[in-house]
Amino acid sequence: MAGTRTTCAYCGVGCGIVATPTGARAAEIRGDPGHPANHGRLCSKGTHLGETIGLEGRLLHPMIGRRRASWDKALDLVARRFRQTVAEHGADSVAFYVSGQLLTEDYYVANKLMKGFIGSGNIDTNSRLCMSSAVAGHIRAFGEDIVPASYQDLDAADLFVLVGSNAAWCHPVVYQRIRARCDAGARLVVIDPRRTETCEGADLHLAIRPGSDVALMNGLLAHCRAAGLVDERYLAASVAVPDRFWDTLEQGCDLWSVARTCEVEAADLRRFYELFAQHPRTVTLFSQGINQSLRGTDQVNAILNLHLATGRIGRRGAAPFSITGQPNAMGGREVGGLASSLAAHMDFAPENCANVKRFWGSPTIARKPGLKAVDLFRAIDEGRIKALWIMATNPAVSMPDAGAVRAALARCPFVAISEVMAETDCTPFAHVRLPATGWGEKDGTVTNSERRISRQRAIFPAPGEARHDWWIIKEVGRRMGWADEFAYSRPADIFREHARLSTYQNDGQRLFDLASHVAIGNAEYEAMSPFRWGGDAFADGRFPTPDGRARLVPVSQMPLQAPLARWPLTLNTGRYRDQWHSMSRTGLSPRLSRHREEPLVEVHPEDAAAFGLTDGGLARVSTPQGASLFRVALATGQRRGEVFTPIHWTDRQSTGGRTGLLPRSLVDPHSGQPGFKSTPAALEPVTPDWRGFLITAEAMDRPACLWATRVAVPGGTLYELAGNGGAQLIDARLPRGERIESVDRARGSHRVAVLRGGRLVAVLFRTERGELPPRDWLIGQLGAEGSAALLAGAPPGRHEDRGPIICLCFDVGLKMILAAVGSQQLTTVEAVGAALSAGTNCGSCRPAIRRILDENRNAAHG
Ligand SMILES: Nc1nc2c(c(=O)[nH]1)N[C@H]1C(S)=C(S)[C@@H](COP(=O)(O)OP(=O)(O)OC[C@H]3O[C@@H](n4cnc5c(=O)[nH]c(N)nc54)[C@H](O)[C@@H]3O)O[C@H]1N2
Ligand SMILES: Nc1nc2c(c(=O)[nH]1)N[C@H]1C(S)=C(S)[C@@H](COP(=O)(O)OP(=O)(O)OC[C@H]3O[C@@H](n4cnc5c(=O)[nH]c(N)nc54)[C@H](O)[C@@H]3O)O[C@H]1N2
Ligand code: SF4
Ligand SMILES: [Mo]
Repeated sequence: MAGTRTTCAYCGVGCGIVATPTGARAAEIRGDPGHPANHGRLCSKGTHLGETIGLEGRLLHPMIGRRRASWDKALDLVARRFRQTVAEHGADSVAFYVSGQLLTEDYYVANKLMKGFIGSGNIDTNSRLCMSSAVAGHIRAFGEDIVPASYQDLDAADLFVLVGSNAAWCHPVVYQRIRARCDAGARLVVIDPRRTETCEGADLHLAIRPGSDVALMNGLLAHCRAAGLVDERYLAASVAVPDRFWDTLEQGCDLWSVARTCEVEAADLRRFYELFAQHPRTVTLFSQGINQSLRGTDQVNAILNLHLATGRIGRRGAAPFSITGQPNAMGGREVGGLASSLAAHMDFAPENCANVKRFWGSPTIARKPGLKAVDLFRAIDEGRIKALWIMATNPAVSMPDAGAVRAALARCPFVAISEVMAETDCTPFAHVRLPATGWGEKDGTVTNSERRISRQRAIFPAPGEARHDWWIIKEVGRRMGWADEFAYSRPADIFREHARLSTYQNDGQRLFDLASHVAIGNAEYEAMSPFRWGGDAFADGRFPTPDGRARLVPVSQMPLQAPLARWPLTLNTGRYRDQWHSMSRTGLSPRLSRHREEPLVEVHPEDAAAFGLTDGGLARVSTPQGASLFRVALATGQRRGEVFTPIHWTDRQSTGGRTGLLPRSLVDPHSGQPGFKSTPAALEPVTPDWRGFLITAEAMDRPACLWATRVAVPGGTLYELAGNGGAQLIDARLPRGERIESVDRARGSHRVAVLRGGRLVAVLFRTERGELPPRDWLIGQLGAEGSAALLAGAPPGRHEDRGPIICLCFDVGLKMILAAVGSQQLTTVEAVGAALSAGTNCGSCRPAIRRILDENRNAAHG
């Protein structure tokens, strides 16, 4: 196949892509049929990557403050400030905060510079917020951070248990692989307090009380013991069982107690136990519903205990499977980018420190773990850390209690940021900004959930003065005085060194070992095919612990607290299908923006009634840390007492929807991972004087009013608006041109269209008591010849309203699907696909179509 083989920019599924440039900054994106992670499939985000590779919003030159600077000046400044700070206050007075969105080569150089040359453990990563409980759980059970599963296990499993994972949205290609196996008879159980699209068509959904996962898993394990399902031979050969493990386990683990703790029906729980008993080939996939908890590590070990005790590990089709979030979350763990590990899966044991120091030929070495993310920002706030370098992450949005993180950043004497975008929520705090190359320009490797290393390759030259992250870091290392140790000329140089370190003094005690790649030549590196390290780990029943045995770790359910009167609700936070984190890339795509145009607070209808909220209205979510506005969406899939908000919206996108301000910065005691999924919260309605929207073909500052959320639309930007007074200010900021206006005093409505050369550049519709038209038709008029007829908001004559778009690939709306379902009596997702093509390309919308069919069927019967 012509084109460049590379890997998707987004999630840890790690799909292979074939990208063919079709212009200076345009490319055709297709799934790579030869890549074992996806066999040619891509989800909606991967499919629409091509819409996000323009240069809009990019940082293209180094900046010192608000001034453009040369690379020499910017790099010298960073090197000098770090060197001076270390000289005056010691190595622990500086820190790097990095990201699972760096390539392995970037990550390796950053870790080496901090731990081996600056000599501090203070490099932590956003993986702390993401995978660190899984890492800690793996190390406790297996002795090393090893994910004991592969995607081939998905093709062989008979039962899938998805715990705290919305895979239909967050790991869609893995989810489709699971569904394909279910079509062949496998069973699917989903454990999530919310009814997500992942639950559509599942055999069982257990909407457990948040935070009760340990009770559930321990209950199942106790049941397995009573039912004779514990694999005594496997335990005898391969697992160390602590004294009294079973005695402590069995307290309060009878079916009824567990059902009560988890707040699920005993009959559903029994069904789960039966499914588990009947299907030894079980894969349990878990993600942030497990990791992002104040007991995340214990929750991970509860799952690992279950698999170890029943011998469902190390065999094809049977494994616990921690699926990774970011494209290179796993690569970061391999290089040792977490403050809690040294390098190459080694901890800070004195012999490891000595070995790594010798290997690097470094003047010093970190001898103890550095500060974990939450503590790191606290240390900045307290003035203990005085120079910080942030790379490829946006802590002003994504850290818990992000308002406090902003205050800390504002106080930090020196902040350098390596970024691809010019303006992020961190920009105001940066003393120096270093322009990095982004996806499509970068070159190196990433490791996916199943330990498969794949190449990311460039399809475009670096734009402007952007440079690769590894180059930026090694230039600073060089300027700090270590020219020879940071003399890399290409990613292959770094990869070879990384592979060599993995084998250094490694007599098989560390499974992470890239021995096959220590001598890889530059040409081979260029041509490298995806490969998995560690193979079928644990197939021989041996584990990387001193005695070769895995460990059962006694864990118990923490008591669950009743809500407080002042904070009667629990806030759960997470992701939307078509947005990626702080939207710096996905926010550029008009298609991806259609799935959810605004940040919603999803509320159970009875809670909404109790708090006086209306569907489609606005509400303020507050917590002890902060408050933000959201659009209300009634959701029967939400448990009572709990609300859900998305993590994606930032100051760039919106005045509201600022989820990052809300969670508290409490963390799991073992991993230091924040408990993002449950924050005590309160909710109140907010009724603005007016509502409206603005569609503009020209860039303009986000309107300053109570509610202004921005999304990309074809040919421009759409802002949804609401406010109390102040509308004149927005009006005055509209692009210049010929104005056509209409006013309806009875309804308090005002409509403006701005034309230039007879063509539409902007419309602003606003009303106090009236209706607002659908936005689609007006968006389609941007750039077209316009007249006063625009102010009707709809075309003359009958306008086909497709309804909200369900299938992005073929532009199929809800109303089209309902019409076809009604007239052609369609009952399956396949039939809808045959009739309308919906769901037949990337397939990300198939769970949504399944839900529409179910709801339609229920409506017909109800
Ligand atoms: N579309 C999209 N995909 C992504 C990303 C993205 O931004 N957008 N980000 C990527 C990254 S970095 C990550 S880490 C992954 C995250 O992938 P996921 O972990 O699947 O996503 P989340 O939405 O964070 O949360 C998963 C689910 O945990 C549930 N949950 C909350 N509390 C509990 C609990 O106490 N117990 C249980 N069992 N479940 C609970 C939530 O209701 C939620 O549905 O997604 C990756 N993929
Ligand atoms: N409330 C709540 N908060 C959460 C979570 C949650 O579920 N709930 N989830 C947490 C999780 S799991 C994660 S992973 C984090 C994610 O949170 P962040 O890491 O803050 O998310 P991103 O928006 O992806 O930030 C990446 C930044 O790096 C830039 N960038 C992209 N590619 C490159 C590159 O190659 N080089 C450089 N130098 N820069 C680049 C992008 O422009 C962007 O600004 O959020 C965490 N925060
Ligand atoms: S599942 Fe989607 S976002 Fe994740 S790697 Fe594959 S195409 Fe990219
Ligand atoms: Mo993540």
